Formats: sequence, C-alpha cells, structure tokens
Amino acid sequence: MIKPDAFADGHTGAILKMIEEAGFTIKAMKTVKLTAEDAGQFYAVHSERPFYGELCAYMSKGPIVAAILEKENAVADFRALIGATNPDDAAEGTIRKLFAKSLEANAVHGSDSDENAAIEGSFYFSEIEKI
Ligand code: RTP
Ligand code: MG
Repeated sequence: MIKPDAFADGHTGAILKMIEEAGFTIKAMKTVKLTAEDAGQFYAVHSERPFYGELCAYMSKGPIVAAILEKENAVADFRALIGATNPDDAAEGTIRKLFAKSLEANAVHGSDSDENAAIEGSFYFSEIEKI
C-alpha cells in the first residue's frame, strides 16, 4: 500500500517507478479510501499493539493505493526496497528514506510473509482482479 500522506503529496508515480525498476510486476492495483473499521480489519494482527488505534485512524484519513506485487523473493526484497519502519533508521535510497515523514506516515506498507501477502491481497482484490 501507498499510505495516505505519500498519496496526498503526489509521490505515487515516483514510488511505483522505484517498485517497477526494482523488478516487481504489478499484478493488481487500485485507489481506495478505508474506513477506520476497514483499517482495523486489515491490521487485525496488530490489534493488541499500543499504536493500533492511531494506526487505524491514520490509514483511514485519506485515499491510499493498494497493489499486489510479484517477484522472486518478493517479501524480503520489497522490505529491503522500502527500508526500516522508522524513516530515521531507513537506509539511503529506500522508499521510506525518500518519502516517509514519520514513523506513522511512513509512505508504504509491505506484507511481512507470503501467507500474509495472500491474505492482504484478498482483502482488496477479487479473484478476477488478480491477473
Ligand atoms: P508495515 O506493516 O506498514 O509495512 O510496517 P512494518 O511492517 O515496517 O511495521 P509494523 O510493525 O507492521 O507496524 C505497522 C505500522 O504501524 C506503525 N507503527 N507505529 N508508534 C509505534 O511505535 C509504531 N510502530 C509501528 C508504522 O507506521 C508501521 O508501518
Ligand atoms: Mg508490518
């Protein structure tokens, strides 16, 4: 996902360019605006974390881009491309180093496992949308 601040600030094109140049194929993509309840469902894995409420409020504050990406070793390679969760710790040249504003407004989300990538893809896309 491209998160609300990065989308609102017009970084979608630059972020997608970096993703494609890193060798990912876009298999599905759309712009959506989540309700806080939608975000709560998407981030249910974090429901016990202290930042859950703030995270759900943030992710529902404006439109986002959701996409399914394909690549060998996609989960690990995407996390390397986006950089550390906190942009203060993100390596030079990573998406978060370039476009994140804060730990919360950190530009992008990446799935943390193949299993969660499948679950998260099905949250946004029906079978016929997954090309
Ligand atoms: P993401 O799921 O968004 O790709 O980020 P991540 O794996 O790097 O980080 P994760 O631990 O899954 O946390 C999800 C998002 O919650 C926000 N966060 N806030 N206040 C805090 O301590 C805190 N920790 C994490 C971040 O925006 C993070 O991306
Ligand atoms: Mg995560």
